[in-house]
Amino acid sequence: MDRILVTGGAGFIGSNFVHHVVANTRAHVTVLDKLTYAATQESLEGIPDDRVTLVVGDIAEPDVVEPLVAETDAVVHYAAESHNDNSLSDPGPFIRTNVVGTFTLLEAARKHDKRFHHVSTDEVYGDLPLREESLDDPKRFTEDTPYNPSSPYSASKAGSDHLVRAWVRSFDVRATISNCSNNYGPWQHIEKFIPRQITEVIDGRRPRVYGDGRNVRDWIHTEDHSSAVLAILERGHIGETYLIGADGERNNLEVVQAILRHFGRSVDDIEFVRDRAGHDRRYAIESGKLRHHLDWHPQYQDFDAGLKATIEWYVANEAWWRPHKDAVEAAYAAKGQ
Ligand code: NAD
Ligand code: TDX
Repeated sequence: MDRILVTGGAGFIGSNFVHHVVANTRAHVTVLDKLTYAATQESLEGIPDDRVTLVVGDIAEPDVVEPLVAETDAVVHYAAESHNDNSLSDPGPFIRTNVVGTFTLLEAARKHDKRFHHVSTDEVYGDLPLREESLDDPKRFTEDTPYNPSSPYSASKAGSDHLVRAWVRSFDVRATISNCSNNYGPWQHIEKFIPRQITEVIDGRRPRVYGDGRNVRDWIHTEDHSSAVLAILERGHIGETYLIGADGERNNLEVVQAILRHFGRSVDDIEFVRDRAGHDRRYAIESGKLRHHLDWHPQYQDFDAGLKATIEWYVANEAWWRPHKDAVEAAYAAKGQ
């Protein structure tokens, strides 16, 4: 593959993937990104001009999408509205970008017979009971888990997954799908859990934890997500779905306590705030298919070390997130969170 089109390549995970492709292949990358509030364009700085081209545009616009898909070898589709809390306040943009945008890309991939990889989330499967509440059945998500999304965000991602499956079956589009667990690492928007709590503690405030804080997320470093997506793009079987995870289950209290400890604060220094509507209890990924079939293995399995490096990154890069902090907190405060 000489040319790869990465949608959402100026976002948190997409930009990491662009760096990964530039470092590990000889492909030229074209990024198609609308540069919404969530874009982190600075993260693409430093890549040689002859390796990456940024096109600012909307994936739901056929006139923008079609010529770009026509001139690429493969599409890797990250662009999305990605924050559950925003989807509860205003679902419209999630339907347009995640559903109509994916449809628009699929139609172009069909017309020009292009390889397509769709990046999705484990949230399409709904949630699992906590381990301590189901000791005899501590199951995890697999590729066979039935879809059961809870929020407008996860429903829109589930819809996009179904479109990809239908375009494979009905139109022979050469597509694969990956469903990954919660990512962490540099350049994640401070509306998200880990960066929000790091920056709250930097500002001398208490971390804001929804509900009882026992909700579990299965954390994976974004660099491991990128290596998995590249493995699927290069070696994945057309029509297959692969779950991506790195055995990183932690409850939200454990994560904020690790952040508080890092800054020398009391682990009890926590503000419990209004719970998220429909808040999924636990996510957990069984990623054996990806590991055994494609010989992929995560490199960042020490969550505590990865979290420490991420905290240090946010301390060192305050100039990037500081301009957005007051507006993010004002929006949360208006919702009692
Ligand atoms: P993000 O919100 O940080 O970035 C999304 C990017 O998409 C931004 O650069 C934004 O400008 C762009 N975008 C949004 N709407 C667009 C449109 N209509 N046209 C073109 N570009 C548009 O998101 P992220 O956390 O980096 O997530 C990237 C992808 O990975 C999403 O598809 C998400 O569902 C998936 N995913 C995320 C996680 C996670 O933990 N964050 C886990 C699993 C899967
Ligand atoms: O301030 C907060 N306090 C809190 O307790 C925030 C922002 C979140 N939370 C909780 C909610 C979740 O249990 O922390 C957990 C993680 O929250 P988010 O960072 O909003 O992530 P989540 O809703 O799990 O979704 C993320 O992972 C799957 C990404 O945002 C999605 O794009 C991805 O698909």
